[in-house]
Amino acid sequence: MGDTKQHHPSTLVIHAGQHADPHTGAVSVPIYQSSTFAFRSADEGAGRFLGTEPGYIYTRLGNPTIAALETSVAELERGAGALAAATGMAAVQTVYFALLGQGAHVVATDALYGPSRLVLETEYRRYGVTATFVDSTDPENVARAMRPETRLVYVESPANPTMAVSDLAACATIAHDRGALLCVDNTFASPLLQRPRDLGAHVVLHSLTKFLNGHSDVVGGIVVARDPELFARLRKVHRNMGGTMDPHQAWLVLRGIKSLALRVDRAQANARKIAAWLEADPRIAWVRYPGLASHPQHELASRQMDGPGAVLSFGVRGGFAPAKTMIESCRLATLAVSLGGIETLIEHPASMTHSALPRAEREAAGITDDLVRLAVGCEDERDLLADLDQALARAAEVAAVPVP
Ligand code: LCS
Repeated sequence: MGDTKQHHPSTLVIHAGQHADPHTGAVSVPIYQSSTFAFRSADEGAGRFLGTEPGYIYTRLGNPTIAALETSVAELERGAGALAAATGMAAVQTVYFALLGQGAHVVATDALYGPSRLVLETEYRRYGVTATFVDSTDPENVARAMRPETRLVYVESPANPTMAVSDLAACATIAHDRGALLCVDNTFASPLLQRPRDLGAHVVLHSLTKFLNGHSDVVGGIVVARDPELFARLRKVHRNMGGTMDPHQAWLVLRGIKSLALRVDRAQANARKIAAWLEADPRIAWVRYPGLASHPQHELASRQMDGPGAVLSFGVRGGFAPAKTMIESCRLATLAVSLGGIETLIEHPASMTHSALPRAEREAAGITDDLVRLAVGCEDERDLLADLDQALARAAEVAAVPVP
């Protein structure tokens, strides 16, 4: 409450966008479950449409509960404004649709969340938009792919599910120097661990379904723009294309955000322990976690992020068959897609979240058949380690190669 802009992120998550209700004093922002808002007079209605009168008109265009969520995330990401969307993909869609047009070119991370890549390769191609997918962990690859018609550099870091980390400041410079915009999908880090706007990003987006909501009970997305003009452009497209959020959904996410710092701290502490434990286990072929010294961008992640997060990927020795046995044998970690929830989830991207990508593209992006993704939650670390241990014991029984 009050002016929260000076506060630290773990205070902001509790107070940004939150204000006592002006009518009742309710401390929790009420759910304004109304599609439309009455005008006291025709002149007032006309004024609201013109923007000369404050107040709401119609929930697709704006709603007090949704506005509270948008203020919260805009402050967390230090942007000029935020737009809440029905899903993370609706947020991605708002960015692509607002910033791309006939003949435009995009340079994007190769290991993007499957549908974020797929819509560029299929739907946008139909409208004359082209995209080049590169390993953005090397900024040189981004620079080389830039063309005069490149309008957007689109980077996911850490990337889903390879945990590859890209240098956001370097990408911002490349985009800026060539007259393009940088959009960062910050879903895996959350605004608590990484603030791309401070590194030069023009747009930041999240699947709110993940860490920000944090309870695996809502889908949602949000787009944050650094500058007011860019925000106005995104807002116009977002409102007219119709992918806006529902007030009840917004309220649930606002409630989830209040515990973001507590959840991320705990899940990240668990993930650090699990990553180190897996790396020392002979049943595991490899582990990718930005917090491990063995991660190819460990130094960059340590500089760019305030912590390595709570998602990791690993390969089970012996390939897909033992990996499948392993994920099916977990009793505490739930076999489900998604991440960033309070409960630990485990999945197999090649056959699940990234299965729509052709095998060659998947493998070129590092999404190999043996890759298992673990989205670590807030359970007691001892229970999680015991669960993984017994599941790996099952996997070892079917491993093609003998366990040393
Ligand atoms: N961006 C990233 C990095 C994501 O991981 C996802 C969803 C999205 C955008 C899209 O958000 P949504 O529309 O689902 O809210 N990632 C998923 C995943 O890894 N498993 O299930 C969904």
